[in-house]
Amino acid sequence: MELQRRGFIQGMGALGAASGLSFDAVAQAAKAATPAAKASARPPLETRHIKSGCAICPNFCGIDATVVGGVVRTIYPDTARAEFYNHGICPKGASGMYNTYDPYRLKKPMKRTNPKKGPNEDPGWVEISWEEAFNSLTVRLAKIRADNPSKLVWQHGQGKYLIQEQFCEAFTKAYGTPNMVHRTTACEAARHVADELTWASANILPDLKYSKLLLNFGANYHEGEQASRWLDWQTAMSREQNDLKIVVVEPRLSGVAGKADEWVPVRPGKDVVMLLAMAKVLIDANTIDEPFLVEFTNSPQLVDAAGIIVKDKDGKTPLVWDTATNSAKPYVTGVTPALKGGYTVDGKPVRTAFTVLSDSLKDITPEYAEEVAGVPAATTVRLAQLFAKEARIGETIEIEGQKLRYRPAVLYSFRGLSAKEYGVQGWRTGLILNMLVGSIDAVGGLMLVGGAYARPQYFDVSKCEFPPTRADLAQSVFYPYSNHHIAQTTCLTVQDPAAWSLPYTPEMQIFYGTNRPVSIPNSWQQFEGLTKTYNVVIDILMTESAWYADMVLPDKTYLESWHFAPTRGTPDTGHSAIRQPMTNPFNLEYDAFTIMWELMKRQGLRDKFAQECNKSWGLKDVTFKPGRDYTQREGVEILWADKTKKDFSVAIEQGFVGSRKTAKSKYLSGAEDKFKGPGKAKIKLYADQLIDTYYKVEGIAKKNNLAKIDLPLYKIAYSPLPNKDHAFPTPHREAKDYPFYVITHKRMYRNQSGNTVNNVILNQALGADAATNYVQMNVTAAAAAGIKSGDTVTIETRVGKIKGTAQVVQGIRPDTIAVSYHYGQWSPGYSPAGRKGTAINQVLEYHPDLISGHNSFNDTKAKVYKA
Ligand SMILES: Nc1nc2c(c(=O)[nH]1)N[C@H]1C(S)=C(S)[C@@H](COP(=O)(O)OP(=O)(O)OC[C@H]3O[C@@H](n4cnc5c(=O)[nH]c(N)nc54)[C@H](O)[C@@H]3O)O[C@H]1N2
Ligand SMILES: Nc1nc2c(c(=O)[nH]1)N[C@H]1C(S)=C(S)[C@@H](COP(=O)(O)OP(=O)(O)OC[C@H]3O[C@@H](n4cnc5c(=O)[nH]c(N)nc54)[C@H](O)[C@@H]3O)O[C@H]1N2
Ligand code: SF4
Ligand SMILES: [Mo]
Repeated sequence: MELQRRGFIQGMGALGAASGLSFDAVAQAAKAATPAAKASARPPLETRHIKSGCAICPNFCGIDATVVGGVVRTIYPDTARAEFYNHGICPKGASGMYNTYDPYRLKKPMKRTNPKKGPNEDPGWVEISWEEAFNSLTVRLAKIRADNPSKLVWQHGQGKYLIQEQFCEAFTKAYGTPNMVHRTTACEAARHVADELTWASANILPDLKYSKLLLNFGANYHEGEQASRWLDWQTAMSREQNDLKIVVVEPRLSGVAGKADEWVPVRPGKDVVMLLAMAKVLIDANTIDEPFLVEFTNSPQLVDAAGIIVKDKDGKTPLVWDTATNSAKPYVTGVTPALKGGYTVDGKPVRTAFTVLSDSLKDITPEYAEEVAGVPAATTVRLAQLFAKEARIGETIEIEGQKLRYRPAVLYSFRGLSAKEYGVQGWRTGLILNMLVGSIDAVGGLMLVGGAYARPQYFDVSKCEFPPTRADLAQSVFYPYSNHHIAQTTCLTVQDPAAWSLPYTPEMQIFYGTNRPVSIPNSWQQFEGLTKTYNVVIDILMTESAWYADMVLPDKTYLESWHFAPTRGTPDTGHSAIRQPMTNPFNLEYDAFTIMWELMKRQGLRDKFAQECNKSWGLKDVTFKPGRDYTQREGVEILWADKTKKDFSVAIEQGFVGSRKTAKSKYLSGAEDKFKGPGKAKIKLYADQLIDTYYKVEGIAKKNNLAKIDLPLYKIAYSPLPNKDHAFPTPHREAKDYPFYVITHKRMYRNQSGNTVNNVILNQALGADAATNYVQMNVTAAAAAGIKSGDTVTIETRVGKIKGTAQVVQGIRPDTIAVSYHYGQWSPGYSPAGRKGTAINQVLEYHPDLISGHNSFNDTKAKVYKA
């Protein structure tokens, strides 16, 4: 085996990553890695079956790999995991070994010798030893730390899911920088923040086992999504067993829409208005769950003319209108709050929050929604009525002896409603619909799988930090509820720190498992940020970010290393899992954990790092001890022991341990426990903390003359209730001469912007459809522009122009074009086959959500013409 492995490495060349190897080289490499057929005299190669986890995308599926003579030959789903999460795996996971056996992998540390950075600048890579890499980084890190540790920024994306964020947090804490930046604002941060503003926790899933109706506003679980390997199976099962109906509302006939009972092609970004019109239909017909709204939410709380919730004498406790005594009181036992109405308190007019909502919907008729969102008024009315009917308002069901609220209708979304300039408001609208029928945490409804009220501070006014301490401006006055870091802002603040009153200039950035500028709208503006700092990239490929690096460090893949793995739960189950190494074709020595460990140790921070690891992981029984080193495996053993209390042999043999929820823990420990009844009814139908925060932002901005804060825009964003303004993001208002809405989406064949680019199975073996992406246009729009499938077209936006190949289809609105993510990458370090297609982020406009900092991906407008 050793011999074969050496032959494999020679086939690659140490600098294969940047050497432009062809498909032939891949075939040769595969041959070299194949057990020699003629060596029949040798004993048969050892075959092992290894249970592990896929880490190509954030679905974290359980896998069962067959390894013959040290070479991974097949990857199948782990059948034991089906009960707890995935029944199948996707083509990326099944061909995952091709990401590992990739001649273009980074194999040795490299340093840049050409200080100029740009897509057309040859970095002048020089291979260096790990010793030289660690030494030079140690000197640089020590110097920055002595000056101001905040000048180091750590950025991760997929990396968070590899070694896990807790280690990254411990690294930055031990070093002393506040700047650890994850990618969530490129991903689904706005949906999380909407959840957090509403019930002070995040994460939801539909209770599909019992649902009768799924209204899906852009959760793309046959192509993307983060719980897709459960959603795809469970939706199919529930259709068969439970008569589940699926209606997909989105501008494009996605994989999910194609399999649904009904597809409603809404105009991009205008869903908010359609949803508000549905809310109006429900409220006008009084098909709402009044007891739920009164007992669980802040709907009955009294709101004054300025939009502020009226408080008791203590200045804190909200008042409701008690119908028993006809007076304003806190909601305590004995008080019967009115859901609706206008009253007078201390001589001033007030209305319940619910009435503020219903009054605000006066003009949001289904006909108005038709005009704005392009969905027939009759469809909006019918869907609202269907939602109310299937929700079975008032019914209960008994499960395991518990009598439970039964609301088997659920409105769900992933990035479809949230990857937008008004993303928080977009998903807040969806939440309000679910609240109106009482679907929250009910049987068949929207499950708060992330718990309820775990972080009460999300209900508070934001601290609106000024001046900002973090280079990404998270939690600062600029983005007050950016609770999940801001992926894209560091690349902007480094270009002009004073503009944001950032009191220092970042000097060094470490990018771990993220190809940041490629994943963000207006990519070239992001790349500019990379020219301002000393950059270290820890990756498996020579990505575009690596092309702008000063030093590149190769990492092991998920098939080569130990990890305590994040997992996806379902409404019914949870589990803990590991990933374990099964091959190491390039004999790589280090992975991200051991790189961190070495850097900490050489700076004399090892024990501090160990202590911070114990804190970030919340380790209690089994901990990292000072005064010694840990291998990656030893680190995983500690986490496994502390979190599962099981022997490590269980991890190695089974890869995971699972748990199942009881009806009580599933339905009675969330909203029922935290929000039901007097003193507790706090789910925020009316997000009053936003209005209070707006006034705080206004005060700080005026006092400090902050040019970066455009107050009228903040006022629109910080409305306590979603409204029609949230259907008009900046490009819709301003780019009048650009007729097409541009949307983007995931595709099954690729993950994000890096590690699947070179996978020959996905890229080449699957054929033309998977090999590139297209500019999808509707037949009528294409005919009007004289465009046919296969034509090269130009997409022109206010940011720039880019070319693509037209694909003329019926499954998209005539006023919309769709271009998938993942393609059109340009790094010379990828295989030529990996570089086809259109990188739409290069021309998308940049308008982050002012609440959460989330990027807008589906708001840009464009002209499209034959190139
Ligand atoms: N237009 C458009 N843009 C989008 C999206 C979209 O749908 N449309 N989606 C958005 C979403 S949801 C997200 S989450 C972001 C993602 O944005 P990022 O988190 O920035 O994701 P990638 O850029 O793909 O970064 C993943 C990197 O990890 C590297 N990697 C993979 N495996 C390993 C490993 O084992 N070790 C190391 N060290 N590195 C590894 C890959 O090579 C790649 O460079 O993109 C966003 N951008
Ligand atoms: N194959 C693959 N799977 C992945 C990933 C990957 O890179 N590749 N990435 C993973 C990650 S990190 C994430 S966050 C998830 C994302 O998972 P999803 O959010 O489920 O997928 P996306 O394709 O990003 O976007 C969702 C859908 O929104 C639709 N959409 C666009 N604009 C609008 C609109 O205005 N209204 C409505 N209603 N819909 C709209 C798009 O057509 C798309 O189908 O996918 C995960 N799974
Ligand atoms: S869905 Fe994601 S985690 Fe699951 S097999 Fe596919 S790439 Fe791997
Ligand atoms: Mo994401």
